Amino acid sequence: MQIDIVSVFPEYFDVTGLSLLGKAQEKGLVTIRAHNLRDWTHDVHHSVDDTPVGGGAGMVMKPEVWGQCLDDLLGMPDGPTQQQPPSGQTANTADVNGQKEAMKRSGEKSDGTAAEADSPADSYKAGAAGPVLIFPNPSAPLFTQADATALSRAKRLIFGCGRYEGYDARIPDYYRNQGVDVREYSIGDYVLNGGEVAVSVMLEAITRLLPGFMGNPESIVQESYTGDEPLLEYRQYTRPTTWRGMTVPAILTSGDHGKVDRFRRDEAIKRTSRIRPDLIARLDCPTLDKHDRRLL
Ligand code: 6GU
Repeated sequence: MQIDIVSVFPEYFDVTGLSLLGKAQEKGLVTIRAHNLRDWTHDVHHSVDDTPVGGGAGMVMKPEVWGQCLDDLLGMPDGPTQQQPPSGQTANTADVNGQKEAMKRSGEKSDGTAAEADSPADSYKAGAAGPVLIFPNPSAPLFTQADATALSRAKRLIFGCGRYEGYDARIPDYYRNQGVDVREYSIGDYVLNGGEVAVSVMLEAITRLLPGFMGNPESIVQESYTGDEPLLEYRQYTRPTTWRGMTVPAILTSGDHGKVDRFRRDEAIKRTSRIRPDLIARLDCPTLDKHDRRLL
């Protein structure tokens, strides 16, 4: 997988060379390149933002600079560099394209002006294999584990980090109209100063799902939010079984695996019901049996 990140603070992503993600890059599972948006400016001040049309506080990122940058990275035919997309960008998108829901959720139509763009270049027709362009945006749909799973199957991701009060809304609209798979995501209901931290979160959630990333692939299978039952995980204990007068639940030391499994599932359901009732509400009903339901 190739990942390009565009930011006015590309140094934020120096840390991607550390830890498991650094190892994954050494192993050749993923290549991460962070670009400075200001490299695509032409004015002496290297300005990337301007005041909002219609007034209001703060600054909005200008479309021209982003346009030049993204045309370059995407190798768009009518972009300034006239590059063709690298051949490695074309495979596998069965599942990425299966994520049409996320696109629909985030694919708000603008006032119609942007919809009049020229017909898309062949390689960027809607649904065609190709890079996925992702913009962090606190006003977008929530990024979920299902999104991370789908995006982990893409060959190429391009993240565009907004700063200030955001980016000109025509930027994602333009590339969508060109047939590019464009997503906008929020990572939670709180406000960050810019997209860099949000991109770091999405990057980690996506790349750890790459085949070969984890030393022990089993650790991905039994996790909160994974699979068709997004339950919170049961609480874990290790030795000693008594610590500062606190003893681990006796069932866990019974050696009865059936009982242990049942106990853990009960724990998971009770905890989810109490802490995240919204997840229970989204659970596929048939996966909860009578016993499970008594715990809710
Ligand atoms: Cl994606 N961006 C910013 N600036 N703030 C956020 C966010 C994104 N998600 C939650 N808060």
